[in-house]
Amino acid sequence: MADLAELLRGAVAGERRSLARLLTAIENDAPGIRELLPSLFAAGRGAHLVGITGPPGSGKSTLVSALAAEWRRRGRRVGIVAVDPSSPHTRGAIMGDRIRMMDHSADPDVFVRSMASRGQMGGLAAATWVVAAAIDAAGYDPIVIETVGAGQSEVEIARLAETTVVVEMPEAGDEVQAIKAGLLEVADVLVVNKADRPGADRAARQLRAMLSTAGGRVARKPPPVLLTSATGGEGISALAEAIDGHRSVARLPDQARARADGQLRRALGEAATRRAASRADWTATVEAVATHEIDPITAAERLLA
Ligand SMILES: Nc1nc2c(ncn2[C@@H]2O[C@H](COP(=O)(O)OP(=O)(O)O)[C@@H](O)[C@H]2O)c(=O)[nH]1
Ligand SMILES: [Mg+2]
Repeated sequence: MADLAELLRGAVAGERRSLARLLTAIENDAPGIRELLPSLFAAGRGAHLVGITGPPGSGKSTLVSALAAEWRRRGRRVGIVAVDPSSPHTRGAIMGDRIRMMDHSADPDVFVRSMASRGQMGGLAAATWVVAAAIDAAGYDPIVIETVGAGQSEVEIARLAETTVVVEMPEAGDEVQAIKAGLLEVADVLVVNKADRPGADRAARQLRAMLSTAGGRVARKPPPVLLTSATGGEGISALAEAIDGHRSVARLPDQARARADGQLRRALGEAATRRAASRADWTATVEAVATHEIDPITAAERLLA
């Protein structure tokens, strides 16, 4: 393994191979990577972090590819991270993404990375953020993170993005409705993709109705609902506008603070757990909790004392 600081220098200088190797080191939590974090974040250029989530098959990868083409036309260098935590072994979804991203494989100004493994860095969400930081240091902006909007960590990734795009499609079944309710809360921009199919307008109306009822609970302006056809190219330019336009909103102090608060709480939990689990009395404490000698909350306080 090459010197990590050397890889970072190479990545910042625009060497894709250095960036790719640095990302592998991050995913593997390679020795020395934690020590590199301050200089990695210091090398950041402030790229717009865009989360794209939604049910499988809604067209997220196709949409990301179409958006990348749109941003390239606008002279942007685009970073893409495709997260597939559900299938570390069967990489079907990721292979599909790779094929769709082939459109950009000859373009040095589009950088695509797939993450299939659960990163060590304190979980997938943490690893994803460090990966995004490295791609930012390499000068890509925006950086799009695609996740399947089903599990906790995916929603968490979406929550920590500056701008979160939730992708739906027409004719979604009941189980998708449940996912939808949770996802609506994190959406800054909503997309009904596959607008070339029947029922798209109806789906958009339904979403707008759901958003206006949710509005009572969440004191904020409801996000826009846009119609796109990722395969046909309709609505892509308007979507890029909406995402770009949200950047300044996402950087209002309150919003930035709310994201930082979430990131810090999570990092704190990971750091405390790591520290406690490395203590000599960890195993004995686990045993004591297992046999009900001590409650877990008191045990945790003692481990941190
Ligand atoms: N008709 C139609 N099909 C689409 C559209 N966007 C994506 N698809 C298709 O939907 C399927 C799933 O797309 P994919 O991007 O892999 O979805 P993901 O799982 O959300 O990433 C593929 O067969 C795409 O070609 C669209 O706008 N219209
Ligand atoms: Mg996909």
